[in-house]
Amino acid sequence: MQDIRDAAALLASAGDVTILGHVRPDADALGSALALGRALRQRGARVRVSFGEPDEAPETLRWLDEDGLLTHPDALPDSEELLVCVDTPTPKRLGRLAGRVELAGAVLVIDHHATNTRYGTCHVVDESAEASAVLVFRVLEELGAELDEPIARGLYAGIVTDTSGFRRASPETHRMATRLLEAGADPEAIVRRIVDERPFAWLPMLSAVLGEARLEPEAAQGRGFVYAVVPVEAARTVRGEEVESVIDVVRSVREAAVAAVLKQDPAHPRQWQISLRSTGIDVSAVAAQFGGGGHRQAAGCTIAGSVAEVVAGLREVLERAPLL
Ligand SMILES: [Mn+2]
Repeated sequence: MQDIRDAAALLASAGDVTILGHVRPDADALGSALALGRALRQRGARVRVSFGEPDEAPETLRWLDEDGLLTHPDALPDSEELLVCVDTPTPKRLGRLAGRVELAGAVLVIDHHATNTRYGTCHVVDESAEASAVLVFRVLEELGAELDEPIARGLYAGIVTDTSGFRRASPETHRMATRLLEAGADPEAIVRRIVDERPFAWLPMLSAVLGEARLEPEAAQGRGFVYAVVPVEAARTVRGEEVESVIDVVRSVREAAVAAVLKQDPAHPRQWQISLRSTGIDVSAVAAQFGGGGHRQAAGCTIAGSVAEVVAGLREVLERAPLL
């Protein structure tokens, strides 16, 4: 609780705040950042929200920016008196904005990743929170901020996605969601626009990628490993959102406790962004072996090599990774 009070005190006295999410921000990073940003702006602070890459927010998340707070990295001030980093376990995950942590007067870190390195000057870091939005909710409550529909929309977007549709939400988080609905969040619209709705091009992309998926039942300490590869040619036909959605299909395979999607980096074809999901092995430990991180059941990292080399590397680390 003390960390929530410290964070609220820091935010209450701030006149100018930059809020950053991680690179390739998801609904939790952007929803949390924009909800916090709106609340601070309503208190009279100058607020901007940014992230290191890509240049524009995912199309499915732009409607969360009710106040036009999203700011391109090139338009940020030289340094900040207060920098808030949301849903970002390490400065490295800020991408090109990582250097701002050193330059800022104070750095508030609000995050729920197990791999958070506590790189700020004030921390609301709680691995047991299902989403960073849960922590932002508590900070806003401490601040006495009024929940309105745009704030509730952003927080609900973060919670509903990070809990996979409330499958991993505590009773307390369900109670929080009740308050968000009462404040005007529209769950049907939020889930449709962020999770369910896809362009038609999604279907042929999925078909090509899933048709080449591989199952290795003996891998991952006999618990099973399934993976799919998204080469740049397949990714080029769709938005980033559709590429990110592949893991949600692959992870549903019953014969595998661990699922991975290898996404080829368009700028560096021998580099692969790896999404990992698991029901039986701590994949944050697996990702950490490759310089990445995340949660025990959902993590990511970048690995260089051919597909065969990357898969062999993952398979080897999975053989000795801690079980859940
Ligand atoms: Mn999150």
